Amino acid sequence: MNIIEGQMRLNGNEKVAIINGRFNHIITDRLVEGAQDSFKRHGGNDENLDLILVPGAFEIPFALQKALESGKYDAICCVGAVIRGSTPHFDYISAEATKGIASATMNHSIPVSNGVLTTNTIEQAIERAGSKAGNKGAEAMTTIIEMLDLYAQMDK
Ligand code: INI
Repeated sequence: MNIIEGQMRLNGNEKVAIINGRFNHIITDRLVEGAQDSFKRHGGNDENLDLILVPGAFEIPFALQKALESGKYDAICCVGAVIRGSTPHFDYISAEATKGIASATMNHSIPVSNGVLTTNTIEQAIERAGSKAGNKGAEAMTTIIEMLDLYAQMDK
């Protein structure tokens, strides 16, 4: 059986964007740091890494669509933090961000990852932004790194 599986390796030429929703920036700045760190540790060239900032998670799919259409990137990593409050706003924003990222991605053939936190509490968000539960921004970057290598193998 031929197993086709992506490896965690970059050659330094990949042009990658991080799209970050600034809302809850205390959290999302940490996700960006994690994503950038993962990119560099896996062989990425920092000069080929763009950071695109949008107001909040709701705007991520729109910037993603634009970035995909630009054809400038080999892969895109989305990060943000939607934290539940006392109104249903959380449900709308988190659902739109998740659906929007998936549907924008479907029409293009480059790797895109969803590192948007959707948590019930600020504590859960802190845990996932570089403390007890790791860094979901780093994980989201690692995902596109693996998918980039997988796509390269599948194109051969
Ligand atoms: N945006 C977030 O990224 N996280 C949140 O927790 C959040 N809450 O809770 O309101 C949030 N709201 C802003 C939203 O993403 C849009 O920027 C805003 O609705 C304007 O379109």
